[in-house]
Amino acid sequence: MTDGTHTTTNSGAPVGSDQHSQSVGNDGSIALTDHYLIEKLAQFNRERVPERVVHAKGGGAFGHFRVTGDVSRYTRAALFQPGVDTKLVIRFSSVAGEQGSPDTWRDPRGFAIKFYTSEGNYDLVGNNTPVFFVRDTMKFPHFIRSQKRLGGSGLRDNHMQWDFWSLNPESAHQVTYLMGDRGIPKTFRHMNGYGSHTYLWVNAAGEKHWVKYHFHSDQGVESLTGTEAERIAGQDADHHRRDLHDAIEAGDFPSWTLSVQVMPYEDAKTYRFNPFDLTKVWPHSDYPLIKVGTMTLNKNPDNFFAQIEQAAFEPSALVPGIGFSPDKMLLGRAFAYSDTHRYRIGPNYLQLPVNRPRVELNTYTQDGPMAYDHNGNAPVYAPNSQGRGYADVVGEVEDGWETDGAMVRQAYTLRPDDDDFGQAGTLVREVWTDEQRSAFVDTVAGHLLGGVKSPVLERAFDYWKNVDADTGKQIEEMVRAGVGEPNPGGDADEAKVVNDPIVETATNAAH
Ligand code: HDE
Repeated sequence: MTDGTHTTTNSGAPVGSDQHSQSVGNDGSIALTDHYLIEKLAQFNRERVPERVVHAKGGGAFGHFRVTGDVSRYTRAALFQPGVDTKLVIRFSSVAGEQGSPDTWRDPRGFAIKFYTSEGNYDLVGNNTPVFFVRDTMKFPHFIRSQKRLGGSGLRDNHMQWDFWSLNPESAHQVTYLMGDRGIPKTFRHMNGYGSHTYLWVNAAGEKHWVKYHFHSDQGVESLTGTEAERIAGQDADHHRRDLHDAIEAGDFPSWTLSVQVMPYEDAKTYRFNPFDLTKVWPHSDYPLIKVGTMTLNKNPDNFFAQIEQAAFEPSALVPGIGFSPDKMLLGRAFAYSDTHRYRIGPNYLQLPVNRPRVELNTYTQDGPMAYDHNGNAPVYAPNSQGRGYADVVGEVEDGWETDGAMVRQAYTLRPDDDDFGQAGTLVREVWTDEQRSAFVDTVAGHLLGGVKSPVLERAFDYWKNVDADTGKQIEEMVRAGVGEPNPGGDADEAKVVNDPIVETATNAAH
């Protein structure tokens, strides 16, 4: 490194010019021996890593999480013990759009946190909705492709989206959410975050509980209507990224209150619906919120690529006292994320500063592309007789659960209240106001008018009638009459900002 007054090559030698390549005479051919020019062009060609296959567009920041409550009777995880303060990085994102896509397209938003805990990284990779579109990992790539682009034209296509949704009625709860008021957050700061899945917590005595995480925005929940979102998409595609950056830069640090719903381990066996089904919320009346602490974001990245683009979140990064649950989505995610990081960033992605655990490691992983960490001359195998520690626990897995049965390909066993449409219907009928319901009808009708054809259209009408007979009929009538604005991108409602911080609590309380 120099004093900054002149450029060096990547290997440190001073370079001749950033303006002129070497040439044979003023007007002659440029020279292959101009190493600096070649280095510059070659490095430039390699500046990008593949964008995330989903959640490509986003923004992020650093901050910390401070425990203000006491949930030590539910988990022994160090980061959730009273008074503990843990540094973290967070990345917010949209899902279907590519790197340059507008931040304000109607879409769920990612809410991915990496806690640098004293027991290693804990990654909670959630969304701004408490539910999801499908309940089996096997469906995920199909679902995502249906939301992205047609193979031939490379265009996004409402018909394809509704084809998938209407053939997969389990999507109803999430699609209702998406087409409702909360479909387009005003900013990243004005949305809630959810772990969405059910996780297992284990306390110091080995007792187990099932939990769901809720991060409630202390800024309040505010949303954009489709019309307003479209206007912003044209004016500033980076609206959400910019808002987060500017707020933190101005010292207006956003924060969220984390609460958990806790279900006694045994309850899950007999609860009236499958508590591991990701298309369902747990009613707050059955499992009320218990406050855990506050997350505050107070530092912008110094370098977006190094700290946000290369940030690698993975639900498999768990710490003692926290485990998975038998949710077929969560278990698929346990594989998918580290796999995508090895491809997208490289097998040693955890050695990068943003991903590196803030604890001393003793891993037998070694070498590979861009390897930097090493263990010197320590034994490279375990067990060994030279004193290098290794793991050797046998017996029941602390964060596991008991299960039984033949290997099958089957949906979850149905329980009395397991259905696809019930919770979506409650959201429409019991939680929303008349105004919210009618905006929802406009949004769905506009979406359907944007190129959805028979027989998918009729299936979509049935889908909505199954959610709620009345609103389903209204949607059908609007579309058949051609009322509303056809919109291949999604919306046809009036410009207004919705400010409704209590919808989520009400949603759940209503069940
Ligand atoms: Fe993801 N998801 N996902 N997802 N997801 C990715 O990982 C995947 C799911 C979520 O800011 C990918 O690093 C599968 C649910 C967020 O970097 C990929 C399944 C929830 C982010 C992947 C799901 C999420 C991702 C793409 C079905 C909310 C962005 C790039 C079982 C609870 C994280 C990457 C960031 C990213 C796979 C479903 C949230 C491909 C297989 C449900 C917030 O690995």
